[in-house]
Amino acid sequence: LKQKGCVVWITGLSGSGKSTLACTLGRELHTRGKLAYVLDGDNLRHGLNKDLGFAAEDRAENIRRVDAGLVCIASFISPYRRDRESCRALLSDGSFIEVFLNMSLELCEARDPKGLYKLARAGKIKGFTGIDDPYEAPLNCEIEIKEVDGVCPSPSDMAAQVITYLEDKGFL
Ligand code: GGZ
Repeated sequence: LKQKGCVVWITGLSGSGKSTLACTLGRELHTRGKLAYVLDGDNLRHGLNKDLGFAAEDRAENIRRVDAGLVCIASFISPYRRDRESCRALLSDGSFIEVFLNMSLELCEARDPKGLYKLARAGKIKGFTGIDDPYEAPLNCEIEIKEVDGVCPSPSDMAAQVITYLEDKGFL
């Protein structure tokens, strides 16, 4: 039976664990012999989209250029609801799976893996999501992953939640 294609769209603040989840999920799917391809904002911005900045138009263009593969894991802050909805609209019903990493700004900022929040607080990066640029939380995402008592679930726990959903919906 041919695999049904889908897009797993991971959205959340910088430092919420999007890239780690994308990578863990990609590996898990490969282990199961499923085709998966990871598109990640941080990687794409060094290549294909290196001409783009973080102004609203540039962020919109960044998301527009991301095309849907067979099973595509997309990991972008994608802070604007409108841009995520236009990607959803490109796909057939049920095959756009929005995964919201609902980690608090406090937690993401405490992690600050690249020191970007610190720079943003110091005014050295302008328009940083969560600091001086908005993050519009999804209103009806397919999967929401939350911190528990201020702690982020492990990457494998997060990936397991997504895998279970994909199995239930017949994508695996
Ligand atoms: C947000 C920024 C910014 C600003 C640079 N705002 O967490 P990271 O560091 O490693 O990955 C983030 C990446 C954002 O790329 P995306 O393609 O995911 O963004 S969007 O969907 O909004 O187009 C972050 C870093 O680049 N970064 N400046 N101003 N994040």
